[in-house]
Amino acid sequence: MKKALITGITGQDGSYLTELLLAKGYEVHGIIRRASTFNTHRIDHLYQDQLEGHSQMILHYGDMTDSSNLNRLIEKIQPSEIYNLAAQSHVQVSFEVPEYTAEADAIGVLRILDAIKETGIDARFYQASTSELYGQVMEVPQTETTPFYPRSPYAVAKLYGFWIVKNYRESYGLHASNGILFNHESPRRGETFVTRKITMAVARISRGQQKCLYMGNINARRDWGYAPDYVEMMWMMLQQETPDDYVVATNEMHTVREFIEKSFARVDIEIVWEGEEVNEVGKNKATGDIVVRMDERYYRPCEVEQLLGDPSKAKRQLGWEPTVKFEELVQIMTDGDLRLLDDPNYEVGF
Ligand code: NDP
Ligand code: GDR
Repeated sequence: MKKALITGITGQDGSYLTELLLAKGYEVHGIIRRASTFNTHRIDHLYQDQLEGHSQMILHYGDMTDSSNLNRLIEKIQPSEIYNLAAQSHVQVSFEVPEYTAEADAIGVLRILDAIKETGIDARFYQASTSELYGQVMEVPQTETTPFYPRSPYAVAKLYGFWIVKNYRESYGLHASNGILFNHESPRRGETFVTRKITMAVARISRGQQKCLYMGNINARRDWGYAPDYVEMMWMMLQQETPDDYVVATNEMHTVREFIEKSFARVDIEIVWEGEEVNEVGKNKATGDIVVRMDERYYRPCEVEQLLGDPSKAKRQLGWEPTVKFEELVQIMTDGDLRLLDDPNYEVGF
């Protein structure tokens, strides 16, 4: 039986990847952080399966900032594949906790690579790199050869992660790969990321439980894909003989504004925009109510205005293609949040 270790198993991607690997017959080990409240809601259904004897998921306490813990776990588990998904993953928050973000997202990667090297275990390594590396884009669309220009402490930390993976691959022959993943979303997306923030607000507004959605830069453009498609590519990257780096994206770019409009359209609300910049508002065309307002708190000190990825290499070398694009993604997420409000027993995305 193959053994995988996933850091960040409680996150959006960690939960989908765990499902994928369990379905493939892996024994899956995951690192979780101790918290004062439960933080395993995305994988609780898998834990339940285990109690009933159906699955092989084993959780361990740990943290990306604790080398001795990571060394001990890797030595004890002896995984054949390690997926490093753990990170302080919120770009705006990284401006407020830059040092911690560097500890977890940059040095954390080094800690794991070094543990693999020092223990000498035969483990393949996946690093959750990001389109945020491109930041102020130098070329459209972005490919594996587009130069990086990170625009946040998060992206700068991830830049270190990217290069230390490449360096350990070239220096010590480690089977280590970077997935340069563009934004990917799902009904399990964290509630402070823009897509989920929008779909939750739209669901609540349509049910009369919220009046207004407060937004930052709605003119930002992103290449949004579907998280279950993207975790499949993480696995594919570790099945190839030679490690490599890949862009994973849909090659479609849309504004945050379009995401808002499409999500409201799903509940039959047409938005009309009035005013400019921070004074702009979105009104419900039928009632005249203001349902979207700008709020300075959500603007970033430095913004990534646009990202568009070209996943040709992933298709050419590994046969990967996205199955869900923008329109369907907005539908899946909006419907997921409507269902969550209407059915208290509904478990997101299961
Ligand atoms: P989430 O924010 O949903 O999950 C992050 C995970 O990392 C959680 O399990 C979290 O634990 C864990 N974590 C955070 N800090 C630490 C730490 N110090 N030690 C141990 N675990 C920690 O992220 P996603 O699932 O969306 O993303 C997965 C990875 O992919 C991240 O590295 C992210 O930066 C990267 N990425 C994501 C993209 C996306 O669009 N989703 C695109 C490109 C890259 P807890 O639950 O306790 O908070
Ligand atoms: P991003 O995702 O920064 O691309 O990082 P996020 O959804 O946070 O922002 C996308 C864009 O929307 C704009 N925006 C807002 N964002 C949030 N969160 N809240 C708002 O109210 C709001 N209003 C406008 C942002 O300014 C931005 O331009 C995500 C994370 O998952 C990273 O970990 C990952 O590496 C990248 O995607 C690829």
